Amino acid sequence: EIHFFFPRQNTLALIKPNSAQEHKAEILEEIKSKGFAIKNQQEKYLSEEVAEEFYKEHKDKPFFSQLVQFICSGPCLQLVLSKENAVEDWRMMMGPTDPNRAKEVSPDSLRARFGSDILHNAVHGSSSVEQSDREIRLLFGDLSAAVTSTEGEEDGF
Ligand code: RTP
Ligand code: MG
Repeated sequence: EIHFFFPRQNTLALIKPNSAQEHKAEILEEIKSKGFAIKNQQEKYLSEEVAEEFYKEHKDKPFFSQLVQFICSGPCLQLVLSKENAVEDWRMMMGPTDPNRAKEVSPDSLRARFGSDILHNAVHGSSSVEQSDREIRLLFGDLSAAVTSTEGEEDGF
């Protein structure tokens, strides 16, 4: 018998503005039922300055200004999620970037269910542990303070 061990990780999740906000309670329940601990959460508008920094890897893309405008258009629920393999597992729960593709390949995913198009795609998840640390620092100010809560964790050590 072979066991695979994954390190416990944090990842930064966003419930993006508008339609996804109506399904917050359901999404939070689903997050917990999949074994994520919610280490921190805050509901806030992102300033344009923070949004531009958050998405800086896309600053030369044609959709950048629309992306910043959308993410700033209403309050965002910002979550620090923690579990084994959290970065990849949360991205699996989200599904592919484009909700239309998500509906084909991953109909149970959050983007398939709650996204409407590639811009309005309901949720965000960090792409790596390094990105997660950067995004948590940007949105919560202090990385270690943001990730030390143990709410919902039974196997913390
Ligand atoms: P996210 O960063 O929001 O979790 O999404 P992602 O990793 O799946 O996608 P990424 O390539 O990082 O793109 C960031 C956001 O930009 C918008 N986008 N629009 N019009 C387009 O072709 C296009 N491509 C990406 C999406 O809203 C995506 O979430
Ligand atoms: Mg991304």
